[in-house]
Amino acid sequence: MKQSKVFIPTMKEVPAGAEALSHRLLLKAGLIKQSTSGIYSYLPLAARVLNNIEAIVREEMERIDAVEILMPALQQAELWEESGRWNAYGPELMRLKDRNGREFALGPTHEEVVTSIVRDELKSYKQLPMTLFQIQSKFRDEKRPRFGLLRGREFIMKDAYSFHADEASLDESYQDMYNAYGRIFKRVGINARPVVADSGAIGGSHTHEFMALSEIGEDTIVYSEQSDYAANIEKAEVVYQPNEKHSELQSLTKIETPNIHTAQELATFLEKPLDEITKSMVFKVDGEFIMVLVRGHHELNDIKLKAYFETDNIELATEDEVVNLLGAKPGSLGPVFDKDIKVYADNYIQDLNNIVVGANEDGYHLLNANIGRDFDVEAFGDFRFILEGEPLADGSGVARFAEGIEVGQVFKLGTKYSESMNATFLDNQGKAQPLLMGCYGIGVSRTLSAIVEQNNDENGIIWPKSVTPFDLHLITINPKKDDQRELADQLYAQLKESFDVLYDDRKERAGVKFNDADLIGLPIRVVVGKNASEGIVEVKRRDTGDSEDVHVDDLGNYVNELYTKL
Ligand code: 9G3
Repeated sequence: MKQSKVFIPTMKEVPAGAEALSHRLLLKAGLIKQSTSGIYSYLPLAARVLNNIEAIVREEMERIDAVEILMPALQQAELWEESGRWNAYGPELMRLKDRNGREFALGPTHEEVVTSIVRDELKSYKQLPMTLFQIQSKFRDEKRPRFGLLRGREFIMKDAYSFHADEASLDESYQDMYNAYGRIFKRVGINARPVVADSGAIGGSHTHEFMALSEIGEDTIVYSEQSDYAANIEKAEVVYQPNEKHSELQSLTKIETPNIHTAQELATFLEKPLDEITKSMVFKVDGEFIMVLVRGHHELNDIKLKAYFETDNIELATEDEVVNLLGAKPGSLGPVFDKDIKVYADNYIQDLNNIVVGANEDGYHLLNANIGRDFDVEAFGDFRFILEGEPLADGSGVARFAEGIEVGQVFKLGTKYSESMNATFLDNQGKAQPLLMGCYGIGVSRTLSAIVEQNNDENGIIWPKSVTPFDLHLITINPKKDDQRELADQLYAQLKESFDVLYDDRKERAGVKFNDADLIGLPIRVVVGKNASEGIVEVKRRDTGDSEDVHVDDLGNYVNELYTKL
């Protein structure tokens, strides 16, 4: 296509607040345009890349016998009431009413819809297993949309759902999908790593996330250098290795701690190491208040709390709730009280004697609180994030950290939806059984961002040829010169027979064109300049920057060969 006809609004300066590199590059290279917070238009170049990514996804889905469908984005509330998720989700679920006052959601995912289709239409074990997929826009009203396409409120997802008569069949489809995802991310040019993850509110038992390694990572990956252990930090288990307690028990003492609110402030004030301080937090678990203790240098992991209590309904108590309950604000809370509030403590609290805790009185703490003597612990457990360097659960070595962006996820769902929504099949004895399910997602628009996040240099994007919006960038340095324009026109006609060519025919300064070309990042650039009259053009690779002068008679072969090598 002629660049004068394509809409590529490149920018000199990106708006402040675009933190992620991919966000800045996508804006700068004119691929996306923000419509409103967390909502974007995909301009011509981005639309072409999305099409390329989607084509690769479709090929890999076909290879594993997954079949494409397209479900409605508007989903009636009744379906979500059946699964129990209409009330389980809060404002993240975008709700609306039709003219008759019937309630709907803009689909954030499609477990309910697909289960309702299959429940009505699939009858016999003979139709199983079956995997359906779609590529569609999803809607989630994120609290903090950011990083451009990485955390938007409307985004494109490839979601797939598989249905099975038995576990072995589910395991097989899960593995097929896992392998397909590995191939997809490799093909689109992303370095992604599968990691064990927490299955969370969605239920089910087993899940992997595919993480594109990236510095801005929304997620932290915990991995081993000695084994293939890799887990999301939300999930990575902390091994408890007890340490001897040395000091004699001392008597409980209340002290004034004016204007001390954090564990670090308290440690400094008391001249004690941070790991000898404890943090006490109050949570509301399914409506009931509990207190959780972790040590000062540890960070509480609410995902592990949710897994421990087997509920998604856990929230940190508000300041008002805490004041009502214990008579003090967060910052002065502790487990020494005469109240019917159960106390849970991270395993590593067991290593401490003479613990420093809040006194449940603003501005006061207690020294020398001891478990069993001054307060009871209902249960100890793994309630915190692992630290880098701590031993890994597989025994292979110590935890290493890397940052990543989640681009895909595979789940074994089991019968969560088929049971609540009554989706059964008749087994070979003619008996009705709940369907076993798996669900699988790829963030397609996120993948676009992740590709850019991993493929760039200081001058712009470097597209992998598998997804590039065009293969070649043909540029005339000065289209006002007849010899240059005529040769370029002729090469355009010739090259577009075998390649997708973006022909920069614009009457802009050479500097502007080269800057734009670097920014847009097509794999090969063909420049028609001052040697046009001798039939010589320059061919340059975007990735290495290597360039060579080539005679037009050899250009077809040269470019073909170079392109295959990329
Ligand atoms: C909601 C809202 C947000 C959500 C969900 C539901 C995440 C929700 C999990 C999934 C799991 C899988 C199919 C493809 C693979 C992933 N955020 N999840 O269920 F109502 Cl508001 O979407 N879905």
